[in-house]
Amino acid sequence: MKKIIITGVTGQDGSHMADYLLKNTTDTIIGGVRRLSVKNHKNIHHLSNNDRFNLIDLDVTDQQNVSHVIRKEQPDYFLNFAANSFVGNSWSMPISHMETNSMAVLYQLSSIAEYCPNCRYYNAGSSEEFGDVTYSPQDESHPLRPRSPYGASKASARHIVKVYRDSYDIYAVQGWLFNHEGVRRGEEFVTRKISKNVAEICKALESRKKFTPLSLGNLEAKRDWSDAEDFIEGIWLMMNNPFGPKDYVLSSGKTYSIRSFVERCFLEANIPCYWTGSGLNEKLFLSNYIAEEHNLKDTELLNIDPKFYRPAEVELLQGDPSLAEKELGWKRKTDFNGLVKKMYKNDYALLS
Ligand code: G4F
Repeated sequence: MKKIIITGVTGQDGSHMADYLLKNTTDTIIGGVRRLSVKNHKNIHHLSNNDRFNLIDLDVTDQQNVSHVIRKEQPDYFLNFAANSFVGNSWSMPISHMETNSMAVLYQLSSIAEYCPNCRYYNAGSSEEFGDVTYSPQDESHPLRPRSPYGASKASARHIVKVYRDSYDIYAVQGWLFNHEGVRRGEEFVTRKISKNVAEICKALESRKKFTPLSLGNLEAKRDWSDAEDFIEGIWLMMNNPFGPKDYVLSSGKTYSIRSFVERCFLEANIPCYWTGSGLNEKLFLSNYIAEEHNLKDTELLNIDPKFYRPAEVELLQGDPSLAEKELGWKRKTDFNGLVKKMYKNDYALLS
């Protein structure tokens, strides 16, 4: 029976990883949590009576705390999902992004090197490190060209992970994870924002109530979206790789615009609609034949708000997962349409 520390265990990836390990191993899971005045344990509430799941106080930006935990617990695996993960916020909080996403990795690895060198280490890397991409699809050889303080913090962490792996022979890896979404996704990320708002609009239309249109920024950016639960399995394969510690791209290999996600989600909700205007004046309206039938003429479903644009955008992300598929035998279960459906249905059910 092994001991596994998961940081960021209350978030999307950390909580799915805890679920996965409790189901597929006999190991003990220690979730590291930061005390907040308002508890955010919704994603791990169902684990509160599980004997193999314990929580400890852990703030990844507190070097002393991190060092003490690693020395005391002597974990077999340390999986670091704690991060400032919202790219849009990283221009207003660049230092916090560097501290949480990069310096914290240095604290963890320096403590592992000193007190627990056999511990296997994972850090959550990102396709945002590729940034201003030079070719598609992006693979493990693509240069790091970040466009945001967030991307720069993850790229910096990648170098730290490699230096510790090469210098101290630590099993340390950082996957390049492309966008991964699902029912536990934070509501500020674009996919969840869309699925939640479309579900609310659908409910409002059904009950003939007023609603606020969905407001978005750049509709043309393209992302390679997958189901977060599929990625958890890929990460665990990376941590137990017969080829040794190596960084892999996890992605679907396909890319879709934000606009496509919007259209697919309204289709899933069975709300017929059409676009008008362009740029900042672009809007999505309820189709006339439905609008007239329900006395809802000129009903606006979506508009553009410049405040959701970023100072610098990653226009296109499309990953090449073939190395992970070949060497790790990694497979995905959910495709783009399946993901939109799952997220929309979950948000609709939450309103019932
Ligand atoms: O959902 P997003 O905020 O995710 P983003 O920036 O791609 O980052 C996510 O994926 C990364 C992996 O590539 C992770 F490393 C990172 O932690 C995070 O999980 O935005 C997606 C796209 C962007 O192009 C953004 O400009 O959607 C565009 N967008 C348009 N309107 C919007 C909105 N994004 C948000 N969050 N909100 C909007 O209203």
